[in-house]
Amino acid sequence: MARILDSIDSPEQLRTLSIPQMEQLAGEIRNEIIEKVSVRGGHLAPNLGVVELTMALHYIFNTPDDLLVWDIGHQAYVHKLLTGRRERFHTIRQFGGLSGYLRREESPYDVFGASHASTSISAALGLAAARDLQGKEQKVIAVIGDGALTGGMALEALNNAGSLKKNLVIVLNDNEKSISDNVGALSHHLSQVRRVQTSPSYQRLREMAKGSIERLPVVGDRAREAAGRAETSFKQFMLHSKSGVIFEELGIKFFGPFDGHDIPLMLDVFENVKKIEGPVIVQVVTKKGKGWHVAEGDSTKWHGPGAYDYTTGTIKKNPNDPPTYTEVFANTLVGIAEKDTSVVGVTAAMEEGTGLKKLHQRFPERYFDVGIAEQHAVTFAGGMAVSGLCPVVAIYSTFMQRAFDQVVHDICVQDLHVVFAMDRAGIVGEDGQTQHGVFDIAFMRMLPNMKVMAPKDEEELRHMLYTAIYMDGPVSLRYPRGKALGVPLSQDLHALEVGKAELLSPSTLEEAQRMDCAILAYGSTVAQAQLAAAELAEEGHRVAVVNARWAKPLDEEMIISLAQGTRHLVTIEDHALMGGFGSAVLELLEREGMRDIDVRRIGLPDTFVEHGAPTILKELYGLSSAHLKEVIRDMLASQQHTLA
Ligand SMILES: Cc1ncc(C[n+]2csc(CCOP(=O)(O)OP(=O)(O)O)c2C)c(N)n1
Repeated sequence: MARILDSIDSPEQLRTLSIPQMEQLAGEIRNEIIEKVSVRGGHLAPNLGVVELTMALHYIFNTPDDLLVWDIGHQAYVHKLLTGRRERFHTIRQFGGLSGYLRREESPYDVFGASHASTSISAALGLAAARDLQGKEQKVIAVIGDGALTGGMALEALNNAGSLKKNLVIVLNDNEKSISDNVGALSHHLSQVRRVQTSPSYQRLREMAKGSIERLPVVGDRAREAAGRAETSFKQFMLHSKSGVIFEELGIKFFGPFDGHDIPLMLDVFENVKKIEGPVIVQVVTKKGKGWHVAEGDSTKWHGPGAYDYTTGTIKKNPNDPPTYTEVFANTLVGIAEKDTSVVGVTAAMEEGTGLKKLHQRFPERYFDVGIAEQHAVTFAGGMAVSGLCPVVAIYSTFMQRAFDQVVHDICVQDLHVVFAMDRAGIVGEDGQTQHGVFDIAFMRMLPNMKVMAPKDEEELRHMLYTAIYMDGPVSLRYPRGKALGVPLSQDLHALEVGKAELLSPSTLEEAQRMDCAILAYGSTVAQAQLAAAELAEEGHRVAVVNARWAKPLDEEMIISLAQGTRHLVTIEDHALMGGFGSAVLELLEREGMRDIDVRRIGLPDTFVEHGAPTILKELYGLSSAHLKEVIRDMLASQQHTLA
């Protein structure tokens, strides 16, 4: 049978469908997503949960003239399928293919780019304010999850929306989940609102819901019909309790909860809601992973799986793979916390991703998930540091960006001992532009009191974590996404000397000074540097290799000695060139008046790195050992040229 999906190239075509056709389409969309995402992995459960919701929004609102703003955008695959990107959908998250999030340049339907949480209400409110100033007729709709609603920005935006009184529809996609279980008092509040539906005082509820429907300016036939249905379906209806729902107190009308998988109901709700003046929140209850039992059963595991077999529902994993950096970090942290009760862990809704779940399970009282609230996480850690605890804030490099002022103002100015364990540092791959962690060396390095380090492998990561926990002041430690190198792990931990690099080859500094050049490699690039040096040796080039370990304080003594001896330095880092480790080396040489040293820096250019497999991206941006060799050959050739 021909698929309806194959005839949908825009929401206009969707709007011609009947309810049974839309129901069939919902099933086809789910199958398409389950199958296509299985190839490279991606955000599965969030998308399966919003199929009917997305269809209803595009059906009722006149997109793209009406402006639909998604929060994070990890749940926008259905939106992509319905807005002219169906044929390219199989390329999602691949180099040159569709983005896994929202991008304005990808489609006029992607009104506002996203991937970091909690931005949708702010952006939508801005669009609504501009619309009114420009005298346009448009609906503006923000779709935000209950997880993203825990972010400070979302709350700041609600505060503003409640007073600006612009016409704005906020759809709260409430599936009770962030990546893991949602946390916090607001989440508790929402679950109270939901729970009333199933309370014993059903008669009271029925009355309230009836009143709630009547409150809507237009009651659709489908809603009225459904209102007369049996008790169970009636429970799916809107419950509106003016007092007690926090948003009403902020001046934002609140409707819900509604069953987000009931297409006729969704259509009626949005048809009604779009006529309401002022800001409105509609609580739509959905099930993450809906329609595929494996994903419904464990939506955390299926939030963003890697490649999987969709016929069996198993995630592909090679049992012989080395552990990930995250796993090594988490195990080491728990080991240290076993012996030291002052160590506590803080995460902003990323207990799975950062590995803090291990600490959560072992020491629940010393584990804090603060919600998607990186700014708060940092200052909260600051408070604990003042009281003598040692907080380890486990956070992705990209999300650390959110909390920059907190790091400056609350931590560094007061020289507080907080450890920032920054996972997913460097190129992260398929998640692309907004998720690469390529700015942290720069924004951490420039801050007074901050120390900045990165390990060459997972064994060094363990000692660096230990070092960070037992030193003073703020420390940032970055390590990459994914599989570690598989090196043996020692039993004991020891502190590394602060600001001391490791000369990997040759064995003494005197010998190293007599080499043709020295590579100063930072963090995960050390392995490429060693490979390049070994291969260049076969061509007769003598290249020293240094594992820099610290971007701040730099091992000034070693760098100056090598510069004086070899007069040729190459720096390499998985980070933006501007302000990174190589810049620190240049600054040192400039300060020392060593302007005649030939320095070549390898790192990322002044552009946002695209999405794609890390190997492709590293090749493209020159982070491969092949490119490193080319740079060194060129440098040494130009030296001979000068000498001749
Ligand atoms: C600032 C920020 N911190 C962390 C994340 C990582 N993250 C991606 S999706 C997600 C959960 C979002 O939950 P919710 O908004 O409820 O959407 P759902 O996945 O449940 O549909 C988190 C924490 C992020 N995208 N942005």
